[in-house]
Amino acid sequence: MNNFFKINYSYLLLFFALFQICSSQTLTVSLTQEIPVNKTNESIENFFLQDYNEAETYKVSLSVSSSLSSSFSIIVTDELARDTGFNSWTNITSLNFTGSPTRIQNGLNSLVFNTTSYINGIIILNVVITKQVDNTFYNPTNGHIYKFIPGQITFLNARTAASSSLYEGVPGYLVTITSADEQSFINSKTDAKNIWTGLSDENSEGDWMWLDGPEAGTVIMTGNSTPVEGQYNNWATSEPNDWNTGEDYMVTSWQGGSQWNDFGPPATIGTGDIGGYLVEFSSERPVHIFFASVLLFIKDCSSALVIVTR
Ligand SMILES: [Ca+2]
Ligand SMILES: [Ca+2]
Repeated sequence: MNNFFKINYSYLLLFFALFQICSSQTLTVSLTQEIPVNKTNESIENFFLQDYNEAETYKVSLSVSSSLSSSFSIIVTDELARDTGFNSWTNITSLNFTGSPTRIQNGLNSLVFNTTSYINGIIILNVVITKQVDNTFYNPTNGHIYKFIPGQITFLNARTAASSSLYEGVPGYLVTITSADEQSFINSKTDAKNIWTGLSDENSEGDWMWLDGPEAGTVIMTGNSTPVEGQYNNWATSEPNDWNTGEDYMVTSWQGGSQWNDFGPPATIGTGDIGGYLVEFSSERPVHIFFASVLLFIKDCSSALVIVTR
């Protein structure tokens, strides 16, 4: 723990870091606020959005990364819209919503926090603002952007299109679903069924491997039956079954459910049953454009919360 935190040991510290990526837009909060610990609905005010285009729609992602039982609410929601899959404005730990800069600023300034009595802990409130692009979704858990493209398409065409997609200059790839969290996020974004992903056993029957993206070459199942230890698998009952003359490509949301099936060639072309494909964007640098982290640092004897900007 560095000296900065030691000096302020009797406080909850809300530490604000600001990053600007490829733009002049900024998001700031006020220098200092004091809020008691173990309180409900304590406000965090004076968020200020500067140099955003009022004619554009932006997406805000708020998420609390902590094992502590802290949550927040947005009170002023005029002309703001929650993203698909986010069902409440209150007592939540993550939220994506869209609106104009002015409406977003009003919403952020109505943010209230439920603090915790937990001592010697850290809470991070991540604030991410991106331009709103239709059918794109920001996943606050891993910082990746997803784009769903509906329609009937072959696997090969979907893979080619995904690999040539760009978001803010970052190349895309057919989605890799590597955790239950990521699967849950994807499932909440679309009602479409049978969505192409980047998992295939075209190179070696029964050995399922992510084709593209950061996990390219990673085998997650062998012999159509044995999950590789530590790798996420989410097959529907009796799948993969390499049906008929063979199925070498995985679809998620099989028949509108939440799980996977091996599908498509060589047994069928499959397009008539396909609901679309999902592109994922990630990089070492965040693919979003403006973000800030608010770090809530808790020590015992706490009596106040301080926001520090720099
Ligand atoms: Ca992924
Ligand atoms: Ca199958």
